[in-house]
Amino acid sequence: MKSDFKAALDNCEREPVHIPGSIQPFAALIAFDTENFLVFHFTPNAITFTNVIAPEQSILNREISDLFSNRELIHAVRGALGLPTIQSHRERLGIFQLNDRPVDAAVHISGSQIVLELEDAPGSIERSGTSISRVRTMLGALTRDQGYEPLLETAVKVLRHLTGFDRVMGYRFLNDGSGEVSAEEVAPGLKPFLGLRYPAHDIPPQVRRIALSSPVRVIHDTEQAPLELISNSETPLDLTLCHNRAVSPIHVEYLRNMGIRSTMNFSIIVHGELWGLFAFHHHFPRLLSPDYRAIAELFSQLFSMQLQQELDTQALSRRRAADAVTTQLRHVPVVQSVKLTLDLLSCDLMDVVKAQGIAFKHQNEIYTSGNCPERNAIDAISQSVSEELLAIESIQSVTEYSTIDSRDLNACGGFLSILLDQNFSQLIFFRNEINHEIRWGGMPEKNIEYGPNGPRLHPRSSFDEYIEKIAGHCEPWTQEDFSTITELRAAMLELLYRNIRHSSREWN
Ligand code: BLA
Repeated sequence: MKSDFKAALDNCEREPVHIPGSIQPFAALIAFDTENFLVFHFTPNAITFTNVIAPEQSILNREISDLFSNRELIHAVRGALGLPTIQSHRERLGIFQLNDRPVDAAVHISGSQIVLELEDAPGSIERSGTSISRVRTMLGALTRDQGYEPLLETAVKVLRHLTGFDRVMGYRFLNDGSGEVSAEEVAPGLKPFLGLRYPAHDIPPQVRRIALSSPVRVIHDTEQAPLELISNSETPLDLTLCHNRAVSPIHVEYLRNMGIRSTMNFSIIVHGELWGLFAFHHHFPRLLSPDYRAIAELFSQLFSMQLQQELDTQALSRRRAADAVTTQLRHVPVVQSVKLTLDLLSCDLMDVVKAQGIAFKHQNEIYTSGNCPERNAIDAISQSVSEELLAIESIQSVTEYSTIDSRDLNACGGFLSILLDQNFSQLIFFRNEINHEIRWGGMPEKNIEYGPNGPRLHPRSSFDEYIEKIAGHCEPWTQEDFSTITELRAAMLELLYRNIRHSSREWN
């Protein structure tokens, strides 16, 4: 039977975040059908932007060009509909005078509807070209060729300078879905969050998917009531791309528990995946103007590209090192013994796989180099493996290895094993145990309430730091490690067939 915690997590993942049926009142929404431009959905605050006098009069079913005297706006909407990206991207149309107010308009298509967002835009800088030069200056501050950390650190500095938010974080997702505050710029006097880890379920999968297609999330004020959509359609309007999409009540609860009134998130996307977020906190309501949001959005997009380049460069240099070892393996002379071969190459092999020990098993012989467990432990490990590739982060946590005396592990935390052929020639890389602490942003509580829809997980009530001590684990194995190993495997196999088979007597 499913545990209540699992059921509560499932409910969390089912939360229909994209169709809240309401908006945040800082902007208005009018949605009309693509065929006849007749209004199907609107929010009451949209009336003040139209030429409809009586506020209570419904604008449902009215044609959009009857509602706005400003022809430029209607032209701009029609023009935007020709854009190839209009189904998947929110297009900012510019600033229009509506009822003598400068109004920022943005449009996109959602299902069969054209969604128009309207927002007051006093003092807009858009026309002066300042936005572009701002972004250029911000990008100029980014350093190159030093890994992602300095890039993130500079980015949060320039973003806080731009926005004036109390806290700007570079939040990086880890392999298990949890996330870490990897860089932070925070107002003096506030507790730093730098280095804190947050569990995966704080940001459920559907929310991550939205962050991929809609890279800007604005939450103006957690204390402000949402405005409901007035609709003449049964089909709920998907608000994924709207900047003013109302906030899920569960997340409002989360932010309130954190003491936050306003937040923004800008997605950091690398190779089409959500790598992280720029996360902003403010302790009072704070709304960035559409211009400034556009600056921060463009900066985040260009930042993502620069980060991708940086990560690619790192991966490339690792691949080059693996290639060099592969070449060495391919040039091992036929007469060379296994021991000599591995003596020569083990340092390089361990280097590219970031391991501290290596064991090679062929028939009943085991050859080791670097820091490996005792022979009996290696035997137990090697006999248990039937997968072509197996990565274990903590030998001590696997029940199958409970018979191994932990002293025999010689402080090896985990291993990565590859089977080379059907005779079970096997290469095992060992990584040393690292004792470390995870500093969680709050004690992981299972705060479950039972309602009509079953168990429901609520955000934890305290975000005070909680330290988890991790022992008996090694540095996690990554996708890159697997790629490196797979590449090496081919060369090792070649060597094995070319060499070892014919000279197995020359083991020593
Ligand atoms: C949304 N939760 C989010 C988002 C963030 C976080 C950043 C918005 C993501 C985006 O839209 O771009 C989490 N915010 C954080 C974290 C920090 C921060 C980790 O500032 C660290 C400093 N949340 C829970 C639980 C559930 C949950 C238990 O804690 C589910 C039961 C759900 N989180 C949840 C939902 C949203 C969310 C539903 C979407 C809110 C919305 O966009 O309407």
